[in-house]
Amino acid sequence: PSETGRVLSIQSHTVQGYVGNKSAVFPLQLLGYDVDPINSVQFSNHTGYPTFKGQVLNGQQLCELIEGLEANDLLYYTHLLTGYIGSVSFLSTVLEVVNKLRSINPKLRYVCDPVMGDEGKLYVPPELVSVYREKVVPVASMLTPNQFEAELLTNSRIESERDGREACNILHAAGPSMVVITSINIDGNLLLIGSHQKEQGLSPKQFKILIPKIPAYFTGTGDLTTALLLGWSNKYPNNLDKAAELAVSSLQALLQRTVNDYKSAGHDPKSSSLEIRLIQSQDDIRHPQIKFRAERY
Ligand code: ATP
Ligand code: PLP
Ligand code: PXL
Repeated sequence: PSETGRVLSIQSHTVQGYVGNKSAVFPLQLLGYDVDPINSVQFSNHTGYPTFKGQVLNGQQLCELIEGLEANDLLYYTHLLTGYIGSVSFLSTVLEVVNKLRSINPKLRYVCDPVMGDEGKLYVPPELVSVYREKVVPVASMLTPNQFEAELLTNSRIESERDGREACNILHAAGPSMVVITSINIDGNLLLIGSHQKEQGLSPKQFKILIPKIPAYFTGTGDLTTALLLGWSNKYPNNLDKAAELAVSSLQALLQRTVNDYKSAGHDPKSSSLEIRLIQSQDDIRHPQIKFRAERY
């Protein structure tokens, strides 16, 4: 594997539990990256709990942090990583950050998880959808939507593998050379579809990984998935399928551990959203055993 990099990660912080930066920073550090987190919110816990309290960073405050870094010549990054973003003004500022970082490092890769919703439900303001579609997708290097998000971004329905691959093609034409649809629900199982288009105009290399669905609901797994895909795809830049095998294998080992721990403690893993066992899974992150194989199309 080749060198690592410096990642600016703009995501949520939760005091307790693992979503956003709490779910992305530690694994990237374990894979050898320098990670500089900007916390887009600081909440007591994730929003799936009965209640939460905390603060939200606005676009102006994000600008100030970037200005401080710039004033000290500290804005050289190899990667920008973003996840859940709650407002148009914050997302617009992120777009300015992309431009700024690329003016300093033209090779900066922007890894974007276009978090908008899941299973047909939006959990961001609807105005964000067109901003992602028209402004963010064109500047992203790697995009990691789920099924619903890929549908929103391509104005299409995804009901089959074929539809998933076609959505990747549409997204490539709009910008990103790497697209990973992190989960498509098909026959009670999950399918990850990956697509790497080396140059505009060339047909992309596509693959799938079949993931048996664990009967439990997790939070923070999407954020962890994108972080692992950034980490491994940078080490294997011409091998997105291998990067995805490593990412999925780490993640599934972690999810199994999470379910087992909850069961040993006498909890029913189906009764509520589970906090992932991130720290306990550090060996699975550093040295994943590949148990989930990519199938090339
Ligand atoms: P985002 O909303 O952040 O774009 P997402 O909705 O795809 O992403 P998740 O649904 O959390 O995020 O899925 C991310 C990955 O987590 C999937 O690729 C899958 O490997 C794994 N995963 C999540 N839930 C399960 C589950 N119940 N069983 C097995 N794997 C799961
Ligand atoms: N539920 C809510 C309210 C969210 O805001 C988010 C992501 O931002 C999620 C669920 C999804 O979390 P995940 O990263 O596990 O897909
Ligand atoms: O995992 C996505 C996420 C990000 N940020 C906050 C959240 C969640 C999921 O619940 O609550 C604040």
